[in-house]
Amino acid sequence: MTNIVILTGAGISAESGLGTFRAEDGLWAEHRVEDVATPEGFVKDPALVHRFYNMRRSESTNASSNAAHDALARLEADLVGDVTVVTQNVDDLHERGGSQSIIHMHGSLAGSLCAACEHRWPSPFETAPSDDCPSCGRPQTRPDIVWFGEMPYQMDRIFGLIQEADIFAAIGTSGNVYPAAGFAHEARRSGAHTVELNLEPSLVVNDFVETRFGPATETVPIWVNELLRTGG
Ligand code: BV8
Repeated sequence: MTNIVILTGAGISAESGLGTFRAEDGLWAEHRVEDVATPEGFVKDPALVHRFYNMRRSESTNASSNAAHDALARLEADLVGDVTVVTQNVDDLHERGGSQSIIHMHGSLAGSLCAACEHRWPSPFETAPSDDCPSCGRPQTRPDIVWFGEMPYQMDRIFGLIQEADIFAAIGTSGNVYPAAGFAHEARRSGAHTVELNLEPSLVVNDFVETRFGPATETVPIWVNELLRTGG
């Protein structure tokens, strides 16, 4: 019985055509983080923030899962043990790849949240500042996304899983953003085998005992096949 926790970032969705954040042509190259991914930015210009996430939702809807997402779903289905994907991504490509046990620690484009009463509901394809909350009726709709300075979701559950993990993997994440960037250190301290799968070394590559470099659609299926062959 092998417990595996897999942290994913924008890099696992890159080959599905979704932009990463910190590449030259990435999302942060076109939009200042402060303007579109902070509570202050939302208060200042909610229409801009809604437009930013409407664009992300449209791109995500038009994208497909890739061989990396699909391989993780196969691992969860076929491995004797528990496989949990903790994703920083707000797209639904892990769901579309077939994974079931997924934690969206930074929220999801699929959800809307009321900034006034904290009611949550499935997000329409397009949202606007004038959208009324279905519960309290106030026009305080925001994307159910965790912005900088906000607490990521399900942190207690994530730390519990990390403490029990036999293997902790990080796929396609640069190690820029905390607390996610600190997970590998925590996993290693708890005795897990840590492996980084990325195009290039992340900022926290030294927290991993194993590294596999290359595009996720190549490295992840190979890694998964080995795990299924050896039982993890
Ligand atoms: C919080 C949602 C506390 C929106 C995002 C400790 C130290 C320093 C700073 C902090 C700290 N603790 C908190 C902070 C502040 C801050 C932070 O970390 N700042 C950084 C920038 C210094 N953290 C926070 O604010 C977090 N909140 O800690 O709250 C708190 C306590 C009490 C009470 C209240 C609060 C919240 C962070 C969440 C922010 N939201 N996104 C959206 O998606 O629009 S973050 C955003 O960047 C993404 O969600 C993603 O999670 C994150 C990291 O990006 P990556 O996924 O890694 O993507 P990136 O482009 O950087 O890298 C891509 C990687 O893929 C690269 O390595 C590349 O090589 C690789 N790649 C590319 N192509 C491929 C590939 N790999 C494989 N195959 C390929 N084909």
